[in-house]
Amino acid sequence: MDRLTTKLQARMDALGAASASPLRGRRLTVILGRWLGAAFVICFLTGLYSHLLQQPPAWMVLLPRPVWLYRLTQGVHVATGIGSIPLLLAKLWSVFPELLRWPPIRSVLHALERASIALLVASSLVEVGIGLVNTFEWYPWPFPFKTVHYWLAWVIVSSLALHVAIKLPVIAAHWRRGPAESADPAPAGRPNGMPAEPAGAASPGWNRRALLAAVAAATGAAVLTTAGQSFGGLAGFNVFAPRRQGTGPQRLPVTRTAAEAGVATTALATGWTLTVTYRQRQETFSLARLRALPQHTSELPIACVEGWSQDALWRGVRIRDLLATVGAPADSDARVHSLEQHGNYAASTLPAAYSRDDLTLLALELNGAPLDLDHGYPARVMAPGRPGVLQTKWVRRIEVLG
Ligand code: HEM
Ligand SMILES: Nc1nc2c(c(=O)[nH]1)N[C@H]1C(S)=C(S)[C@@H](COP(=O)(O)O)O[C@H]1N2
Ligand SMILES: [Mo]
Repeated sequence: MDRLTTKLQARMDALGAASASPLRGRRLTVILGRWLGAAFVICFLTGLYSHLLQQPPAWMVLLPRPVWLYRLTQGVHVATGIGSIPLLLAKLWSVFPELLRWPPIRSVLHALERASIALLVASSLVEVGIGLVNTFEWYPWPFPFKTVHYWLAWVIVSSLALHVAIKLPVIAAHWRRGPAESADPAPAGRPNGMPAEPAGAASPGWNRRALLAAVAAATGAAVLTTAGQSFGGLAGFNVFAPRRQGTGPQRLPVTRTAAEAGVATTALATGWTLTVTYRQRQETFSLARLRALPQHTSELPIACVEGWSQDALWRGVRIRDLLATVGAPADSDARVHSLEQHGNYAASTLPAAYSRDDLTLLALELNGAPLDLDHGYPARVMAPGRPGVLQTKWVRRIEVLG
C-alpha cells in the first residue's frame, strides 16, 4: 500500500513537473478568480432577472421603463457569459497541477473543498457550454435548456459560496497582511493548497502581468466580436454572433418564421379576426376595424432572450384601448393567444403593468409598413422592457383575466 502511494506520488509529481510553468501561483489564481467570480455574479443576477420576468412572482415589481432595461441586462448576460469562457479556461490552467496532488484527500475539510470545486468546475463548464450553443439556436441535447441552465446557475453560486467560505481563512490572512505583502513570494510549505510563487523565476510579477493582459485581451475580443448583436454601437465588430442588426425582413432579424411556426396560411387568411374577451363580453375586430381605431407609435426594441436585440418603430392600437372596448378595467392582466397552436410561444401573459402602459401596442406596422408575415402579420404584441419571447406574434385572441 505504501509502495503504491509512493509510486503514484512520483507519477503525479512527474506530471506536475512536465506541465509546470513559472507563471502559476497563488497571486495569478486569486486575480483570475476575482474576475471570474465577478463575471458569474453578473451572469447570475441578470439571468435571474430574465427568469423572473418570464414567470413573475406576485411580489415582483415589473419595470416597463426604461424600455431598454431588459435589452441591457440580457445583452450584458450573454456578453459576460461569453467573456467568462477565456477567464474560466485561464483559471483552470492556473490551478491544473492541483488536480495531480497526492494524496487526493487529506481531511474531511479537504474532501469537502475538493468536492465543492469539482462541482463548481463541472457545472461552470456545462453552463457556459450550453449557454453559448443556445445563442446559436442549436439544441443538440435531450434536456430542456432553460431548466438545466437555471438550476446549474444555482449549483454554481452555491458551490462558489462554499468555495469562498472554505477559503475565507486564506482570504482573511491575505487582507490582514495587506495585498502588497502577500503578493510577494509566500513562505514555503504550501500551507493552504496553492503553491507559492516558484523560487528563481526571473520576474514572476512582470510575466504574470503579461499573462493577465493576454487573458484580458482574449476576454475583450470574445465580447467585442459578439456583443454587436445586442449593442448597435458595436454592430460593426460583430464577427461571431448569429444575429446581425439591420438584417431580415423590414431590416429586423426574425427568430422564428411563420412557416416554422406553422401559421403561414392562417395568418394570411382573409377572414382573420381578433377577438377580445372579458368575462361574458366579447368584441371581434377585422383588420379594417383595428386600423380605424386610434393608432399610436412606439419605438421599442425586440430583446431576445438569446441576447440579440434591436430597436424598431411599431405602430398600432394600444392594448389598453382594446381592453376598454370590452369594459375591462385598465389594471387588468391579459392572456394573449397566437394563431400558433402548440409550444411555448402559443400564448403569453401580459401583466397589468404592461397592458396599461401607453407604449404597449397590438402592433400592425413595423418601420412604416404593414408587419411582414415573419414579424407577426396581421398583429403582434409589443410591450416595453420585456423579453422578446413574450412579444407574441400572429395574435388571434386577447383574453382579459379576472
Ligand atoms: C457563455 C455563457 C452563457 C450564455 C451564452 C448564457 C446564455 C443564456 C441565455 C440565452 C439565457 C436565456 C434562456 C431563456 O430564457 O430561454 C440565459 C438565461 C439564464 N442564465 Fe445564462 N448564459 C451563460 C452563462 C451563465 C452563467 C455563468 C450563469 C450563472 C452563474 C447563468 C445564469 C442564467 C440564469 C439564471 C438564466 C435564467 C434562466 C431562466 O429563465 O430560467 N448563465 N442564459
Ligand atoms: N407566436 C410566436 N410569437 C413569437 C415567437 C414565435 O416563435 N411564435 N418568437 C418570439 C421570440 S423568441 C422573439 S425574440 C420575438 C422576435 O420577433 P421578430 O421575429 O419579429 O424579430 O418574437 C417572439 N414572438
Ligand atoms: Mo427570442
